[in-house]
Amino acid sequence: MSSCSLHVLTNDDDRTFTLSDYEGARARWCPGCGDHSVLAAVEKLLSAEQLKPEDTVFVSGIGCSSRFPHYLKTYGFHGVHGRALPVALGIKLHRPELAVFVVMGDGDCTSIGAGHWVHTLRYNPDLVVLMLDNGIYGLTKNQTSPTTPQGVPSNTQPQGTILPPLNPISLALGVSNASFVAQTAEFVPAHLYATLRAAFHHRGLSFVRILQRCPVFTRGSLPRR
Ligand SMILES: Cc1ncc(C[n+]2csc(CCOP(=O)(O)OP(=O)(O)O)c2C)c(N)n1
Ligand code: SF4
Repeated sequence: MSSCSLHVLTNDDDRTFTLSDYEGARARWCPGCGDHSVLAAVEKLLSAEQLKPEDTVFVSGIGCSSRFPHYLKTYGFHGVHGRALPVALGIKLHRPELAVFVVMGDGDCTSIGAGHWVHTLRYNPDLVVLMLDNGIYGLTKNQTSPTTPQGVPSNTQPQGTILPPLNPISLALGVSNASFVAQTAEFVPAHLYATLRAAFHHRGLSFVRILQRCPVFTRGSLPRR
């Protein structure tokens, strides 16, 4: 039986789910990519909470991080750049008993999807929203995103990123009705897991910014903490 009373999710049959029950296709992120750590922590959470794979949905946009649903054996929706939140909201409104997780990159969430981000925070639906923040557009190979640190060169701003970065945490905290806003890092596994667990048990929208290494493009210049 799941210990979570917030989501209408109980393991009401005899099955026990192990980590392998949640593992999907072999992850094809680059070696050393922080997305691997997030996936491992999420699989651990799903198993610890004994979520039924058929009652669990991962929704993403487009980006390296948005490949997430492919790597899990739950339901998944690999959507359109910046549009994961409206898709997830639609699923949750229609099937409130499902556990709905959203995975977005920093470009996905804070640039093209910024309007959806702000207004979904305001409506505060019961979603777990993970923003994997590597401070760059990874999939499209190294363009400045709103969280790229000032001065860091990219393909779109080769002389160095011009503006100071947007702070996703202060922005989220400034939205009326935001109910759970947290920051963690994929390279601090215990803190990552504890944050994911707290986010899952929160009733309402849990927004979690996860600082994430992209060894291919950011060369150590993580987004500002
Ligand atoms: C409407 C639209 N605009 C632009 C793109 C191109 N595009 C795909 S992914 C991406 C950025 C990905 O960066 P981010 O969201 O930070 O995720 P990451 O790849 O770093 O995980 C862009 C610009 C697209 N697919 N669709
Ligand atoms: S380009 Fe960066 S973010 Fe994308 S898979 Fe490779 S290491 Fe990860």
